Amino acid sequence: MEGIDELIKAGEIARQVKEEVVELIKPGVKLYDIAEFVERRIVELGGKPAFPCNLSLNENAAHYTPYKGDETVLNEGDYLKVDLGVHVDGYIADTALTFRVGLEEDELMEASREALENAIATVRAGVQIKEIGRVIEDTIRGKGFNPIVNLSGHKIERYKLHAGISIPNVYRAADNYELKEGDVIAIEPFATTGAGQVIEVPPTLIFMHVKDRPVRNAHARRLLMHIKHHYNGLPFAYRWLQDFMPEMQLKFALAQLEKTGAIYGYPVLREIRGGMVSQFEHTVIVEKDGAFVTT
Ligand SMILES: [Co+2]
Repeated sequence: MEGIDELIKAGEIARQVKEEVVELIKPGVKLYDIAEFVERRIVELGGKPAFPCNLSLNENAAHYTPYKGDETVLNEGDYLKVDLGVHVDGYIADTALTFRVGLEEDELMEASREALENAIATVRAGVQIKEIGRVIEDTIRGKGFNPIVNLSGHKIERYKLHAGISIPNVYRAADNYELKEGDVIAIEPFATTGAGQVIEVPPTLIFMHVKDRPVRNAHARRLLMHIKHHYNGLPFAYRWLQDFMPEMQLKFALAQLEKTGAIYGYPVLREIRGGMVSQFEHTVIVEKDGAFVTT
């Protein structure tokens, strides 16, 4: 299979970084320091970040990543989702886990962890993705929580974090895509004490280049060239650009690029009722009779 060595290497790096990050998860530690640690270790181990390290707390399900100057710290009892991505030559490993700062794993976390395990156990060539959604939904509801219906896993291709197909967290009859041998998919069940839906809220700290658009403003044009050259269609952080341009110019340039449709911004995703959110995620390669977990 093309890219198999790179997929395995990316997965090994992701696993190693997940092991190491545990040491940092305690009250008083800055999210900024955790994100920088994760991304630095990915590079030191021979990979590149496939997307900014997402560090989303409590009712925030996804898409928070700290900025330079961010003073947010961990507090005891916080649910911290660490979602990290590694790529080796464009071949991606995407994985996430939840910590409860200073405390043991609880039932909310167990719900998403078990949903992921059960989902992986159903993967093999020929299975329709609604069966994965069914297993995730049943596991999470069976434990008394709600799955987040508008968040999903995703098929992955080289330099494409989201390659068209979503891997659902609930059963829907229309989700009849049939898994094929060699498909790379990320499965990521989210369990919540809330209603089971996320909404977009500010700030937007993660962006992605989506298409080429004529850009009049010189700062925006310079920023776009930099983005295309360095991130190759993968998501990037506001934090990664804070040394590239002064803040005012950067904010203006990003807004211009977003307005023309050259880049897309991903605001923080918050549970609609403010419920606590837990997430676990693995990347797997679909095999004839099962799944190979890379992360
Ligand atoms: Co993912």
